[in-house]
Amino acid sequence: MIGVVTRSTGSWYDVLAEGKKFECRIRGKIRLEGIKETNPVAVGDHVRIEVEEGSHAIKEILPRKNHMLRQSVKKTGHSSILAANIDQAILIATLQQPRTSLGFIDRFLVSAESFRIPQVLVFNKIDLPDQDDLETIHELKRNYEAIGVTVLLISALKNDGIEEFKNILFGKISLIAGHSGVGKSTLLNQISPIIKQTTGEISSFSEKGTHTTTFAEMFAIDEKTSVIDTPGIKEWGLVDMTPQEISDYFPEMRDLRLQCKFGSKCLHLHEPGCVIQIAVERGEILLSRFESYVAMAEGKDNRK
Ligand SMILES: Nc1nc2c(ncn2[C@@H]2O[C@H](COP(=O)(O)OP(=O)(O)OP(=O)(O)O)[C@@H](O)[C@H]2O)c(=O)[nH]1
Ligand SMILES: [Mg+2]
Ligand SMILES: [Zn+2]
Repeated sequence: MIGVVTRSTGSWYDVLAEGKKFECRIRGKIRLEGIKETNPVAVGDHVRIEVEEGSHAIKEILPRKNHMLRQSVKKTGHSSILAANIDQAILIATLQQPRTSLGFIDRFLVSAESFRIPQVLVFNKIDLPDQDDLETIHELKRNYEAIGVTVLLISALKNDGIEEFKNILFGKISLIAGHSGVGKSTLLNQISPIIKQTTGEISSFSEKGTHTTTFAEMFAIDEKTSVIDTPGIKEWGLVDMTPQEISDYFPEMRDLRLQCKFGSKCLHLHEPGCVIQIAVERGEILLSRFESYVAMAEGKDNRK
C-alpha cells in the first residue's frame, strides 16, 4: 500500500493509506540517497507500507518533490528534515515573546528558496507591540514583499487576520515553522475545529516558548488543504551551501550578481566596486539582508 506520513515521532510513524491510519515502524534498510539525516522518514513523505497482523512497517520512501532541511544542532554533519513534499513553507515570526531575528528569518527563506519552495512570512502577536514596534513590522512587511515573499500580520489570540491566513492555505500543503512560543499551534487551532493542539505558556523569565509541540504532524483541513504543525526550532543551520549558491537564493541578488565585473566567482564580500556592494550603498539591497548574506557566506553563527 502507498500512503502519506502524517505524524513522525522518530520511532514510529502514522501513515494515512486508503482512508485509514496505520501506526508504522521502519523495518529493514531504507535508501537515503546520500543525505545523513537524523530522521529518515518525514511528515509528508509518500511511503510504501506493508500491513501485517499486529505490525505495520514502512518499506520504502517514494521520491520526494522537495523537503525542508536544516543542519541539526546536536550532531554536526547531520541534518534533519522538517517535512517533505510541501507546496509552501510558512514561517511564523514574532518581534517579542519570543523575538525572531532577521538572521533566522533570512536563513529560513534561503533554505526554502534552495528547493524553490514558495515562502510565506507571518508576523503573529501583532496585539503586543507598541506603536513604534508596529511601524517596524509594517516596514519589514514592505521590505519582504519587495523581494517576493508573501507577508501577513496577524494575531492568533485576537482572531485578527485569520481569514487571510486561511486563504493562503487553501488548496495547498503548508509547512508551519518557527521558534517555540510564536503561536504556531494556537494559530492552527483557530483555523479548523479538527485541530486540537496543546499550546504552552511563554516563560516570563526568558520570554521564550517551552517547546510544547514535540512531534511534527499533518492535518487535513479539507480534501485539498493540509497543514503541518512542527516543534519549535531553536536554530536554523544551512546545509552545505557555497557563497555563490547562497547569493542565488537571495532573489534581490540573483539577477544583479550576473552583472558583477568580478564575474560569477565574486563573493560580494570585500571586492571593491562589486555590483552587489554598490546596490547596498544605494539602498537597493537592504542592509539587513546583505548582513544576513555575509554572515551565511562567512559561515558565522547567526542561526538563532
Ligand atoms: N498575545 C498573543 N499571544 C499569543 C498569540 N498567539 C499565541 N499566543 C500565545 O503564545 C503562547 C505560545 O503559543 P503556542 O501556540 O503554544 O506556540 P507554538 O509556536 O506552538 O510553540 P511550540 O509548540 O513550543 O513550538 C501561548 O500562551 C499563546 O496563547 C497572539 O497572537 N498574541
Ligand atoms: Mg506548538
Ligand atoms: Zn560582486
